[in-house]
Amino acid sequence: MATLVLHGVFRVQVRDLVRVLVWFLVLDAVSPLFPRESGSRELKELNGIWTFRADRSPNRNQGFEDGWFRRRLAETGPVIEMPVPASYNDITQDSTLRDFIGWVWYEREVLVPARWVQDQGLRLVLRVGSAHYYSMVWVNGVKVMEHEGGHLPFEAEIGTVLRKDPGSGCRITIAVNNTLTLQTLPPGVIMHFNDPTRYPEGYFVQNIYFDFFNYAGIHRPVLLYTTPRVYVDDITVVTDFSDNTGFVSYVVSVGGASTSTVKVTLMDKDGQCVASSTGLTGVLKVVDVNLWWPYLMHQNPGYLYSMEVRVTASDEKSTYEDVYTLPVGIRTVNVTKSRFLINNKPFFFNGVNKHEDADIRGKGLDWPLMVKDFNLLKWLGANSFRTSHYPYAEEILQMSDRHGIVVIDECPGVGIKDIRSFGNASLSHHLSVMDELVRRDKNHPSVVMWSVANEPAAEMPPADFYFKTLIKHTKDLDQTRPVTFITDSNYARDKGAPYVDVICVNSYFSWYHDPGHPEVIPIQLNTQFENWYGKYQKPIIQSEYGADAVAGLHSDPPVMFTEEYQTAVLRRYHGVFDQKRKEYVVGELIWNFADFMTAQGITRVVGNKKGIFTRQRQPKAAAFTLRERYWSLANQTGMLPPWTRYPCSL
Ligand code: BDP
Repeated sequence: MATLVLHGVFRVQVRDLVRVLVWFLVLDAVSPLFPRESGSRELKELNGIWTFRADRSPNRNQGFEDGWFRRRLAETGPVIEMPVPASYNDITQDSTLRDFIGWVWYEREVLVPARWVQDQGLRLVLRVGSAHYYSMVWVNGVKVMEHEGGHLPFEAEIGTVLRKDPGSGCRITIAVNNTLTLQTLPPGVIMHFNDPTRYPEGYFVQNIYFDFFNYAGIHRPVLLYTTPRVYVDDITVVTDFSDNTGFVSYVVSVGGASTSTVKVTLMDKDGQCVASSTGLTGVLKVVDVNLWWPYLMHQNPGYLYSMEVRVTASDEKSTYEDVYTLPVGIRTVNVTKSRFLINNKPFFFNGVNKHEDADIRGKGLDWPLMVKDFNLLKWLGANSFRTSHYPYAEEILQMSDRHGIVVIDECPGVGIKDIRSFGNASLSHHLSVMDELVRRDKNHPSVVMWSVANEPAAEMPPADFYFKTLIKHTKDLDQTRPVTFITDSNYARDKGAPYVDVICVNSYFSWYHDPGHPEVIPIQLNTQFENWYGKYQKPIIQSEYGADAVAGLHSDPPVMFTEEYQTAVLRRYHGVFDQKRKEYVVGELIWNFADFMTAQGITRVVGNKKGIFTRQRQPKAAAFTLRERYWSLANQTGMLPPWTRYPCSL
């Protein structure tokens, strides 16, 4: 059996690897594979206009009491049109819908090709890319699935329901509830106010402990796809290399048959076969490998092979064949005491924090915005981002894979501030969310680290057991990537930090502390780094830093909320980063890439304004400062050919 030369803390042997990979596969019956067309699979998108109604009954339960899923939604009351994917909050002029809490109902009648229904050899799967927060789905009045949590996909086989009564069409009803509790991720609390001298009857609000608008609705594409009855259920790849030979270890799980034949072929960018294998597990050997490199670290970043998996099986009735093609990037990730290594070379996160956020569509997947953001990232010379504070759309990770943009993949563990959010119910939900996240994103070369939370109350006593368990669980799920969470706690009292591989720390010197005094930054930032490194000897990423700036506000000397002040804060931070990069600092992620919407409050002027771009993606002065810095850092690596260097390539 071959030994994979994985270095540092993530050393595994192929024998162990297969054990790890098999673990990935036993977690759930729902296929985590992103739906793709192939010779054996067809796909029908259900995006566009859906029928919609918010349940405004006092207990928000009328929809269930009156069985709105049993008939066409329009038959049980008034409906409006609602686009999918999109948050519903900003679509109408109704402020009560913007701030609505409770169940909303979506419906769509779909024409399913007759062939799909008639062909008993096909599975017909309904998939929701994500919906916020709790979802129930019916097809022709029959409940087909429930899912807890936003930001992650869920699916169900619905062929059985449709075939029971082929004449009745396909009416899909999805009820979505955005209510958060202390046990959801993120947590939240409903507050009821009963004083009739101050509030109307039945008045309540939802309090949240995170700094972004709690957009809700069906946020990502809904689609139907087919597979043969015997199908590729999941694929897991782990990659490595030695000199110029690459290794792709794979495990395939097959649904619908206990015995099958599996053929795996790896193709390069030109479609040439470079390696092949048979069987459910194996190692593909790639000579003269093209490694997957980050943007600006190599002249040919984001190299992807295509791995075609072909499964065949027969029963007494027929022979089934399914084909699924997975993009594969060959690269390694390792962490030493002071460095983050990609392909054994030091990698520095010259990056940003983002949000899925836009006017009108809220958190709905938006293709133009996605491509615009990648263009802006490349314009900036940024090589990475963190999916603050929840998993982003798979389409975004696919784009990251193709462009060599490195990703820290964060789960929705944001706002864990209340001690009641550290109990068993919360932990067990958090573990399942990590299961779903790792299963969804494990094969993306761009994803180099998992973040299990953002700024939890990590100094509270239960945080020790909570993070020890959560991080161990994540490492058991994936032994090939480091695990972290983002902290703003005191280095000496943080109870989760002992368990992370990389220290990720947020600080807002001269903003929330010593407002108006950027001159304190060098000394305070230096102290921050020395304290953390002194205690843990682990590489450190400055995972957030920044200042609000209202675009168009100027002053000299700089004062808070002006573009000049934001720039001044950045420059002070950069001076310290430059020193500490020589030692153990391995990354800097600006807060934030773009302005974004938040709950209304006295510290927010129509949202959080710490973006270096406005919400409409216009650069503030700080964007130019950061651009100059990132390009000059990229040039210093000396790995780029002259024609890609700033400013020649711009
Ligand atoms: C950090 C949070 C982030 C906030 C940011 C801020 O991680 O979500 O938006 O501060 O206050 O604490 O701007």
